[in-house]
Amino acid sequence: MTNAVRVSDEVREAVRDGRPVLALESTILTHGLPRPANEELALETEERVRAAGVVPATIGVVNGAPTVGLSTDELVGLSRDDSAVKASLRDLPIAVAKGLSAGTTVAATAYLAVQAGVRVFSTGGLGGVHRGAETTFDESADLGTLAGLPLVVVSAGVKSILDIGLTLERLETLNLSVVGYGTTDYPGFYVADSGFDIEYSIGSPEEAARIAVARDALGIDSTLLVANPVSADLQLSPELHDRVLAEALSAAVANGVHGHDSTPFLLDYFAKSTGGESMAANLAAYRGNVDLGAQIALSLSALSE
Ligand code: PSU
Ligand code: MN
Repeated sequence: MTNAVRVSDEVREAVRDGRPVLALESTILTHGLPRPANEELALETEERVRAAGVVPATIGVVNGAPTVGLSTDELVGLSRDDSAVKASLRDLPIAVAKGLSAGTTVAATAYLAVQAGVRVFSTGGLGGVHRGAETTFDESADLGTLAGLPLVVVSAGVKSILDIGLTLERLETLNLSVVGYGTTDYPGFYVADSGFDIEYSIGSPEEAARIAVARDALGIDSTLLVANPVSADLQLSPELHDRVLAEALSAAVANGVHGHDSTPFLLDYFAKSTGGESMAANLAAYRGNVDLGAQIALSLSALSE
């Protein structure tokens, strides 16, 4: 562990003792959800994880300190901080040197989790290949970064704001293992089935843990992606989804939004244009991923005893 990373005592001791720990990201708080839902979700999530008997390790940057295991005050502070930037892996050294506070993306969170010895991470939706990437080259750093990190990452798939087919192709190229939780229909975050299929499903948290153990025994440093669909009764209605998606994509073009700003812009457009329906689906998907990640962390800890 490099001393550039600040790890809370609770997380450090749990990792040292082989107890279950679940990493959580913070871009969802700074740039993914409106206020005050972001802060409420942060606090609720910590409680859900603890109730499962797992130590939560929310990760972010506080005044230039990359931190694994944010305190309650730090979580609240980051959720309210207008000056917090969105930090992917390449932004971390800049945030440190400039003393910035930041929400960490999946890429940056995953990197810091591994530095602290944490092995399981739950997020909402993964970054991926943006539509039009064949000309814009806009592919999230999440994919390439996870290709070099031995984690289990639970997400509800990738949002349909992205090109899901191209994203799945890149996951294959990058040697990222993908399994569906109870399904081979790849989920589309807001919707349980994106229309794309994957090859393998798993039936239990323990199965995910066994795959991770096998991967580690093989010396493969690459994330296992567990795709966990939002439950069908809580998903965004497909008609509303398709209409708002088309509008959001043209609004992004009309406003010249690109790069770093694309994902927050599109998510915000969805939240504002679905009268809260997308937020409800978003929260439901995230909660499901947190609960499943906690169970996988428990299984992995038990298997490693
Ligand atoms: N997808 C979501 N919600 C999010 C994000 C992605 O459904 O909040 C965030 C995650 O932190 C992810 C980041 O790592 O956006 C990806 O941004 P970019 O496409 O700029 O890499
Ligand atoms: Mn991007």
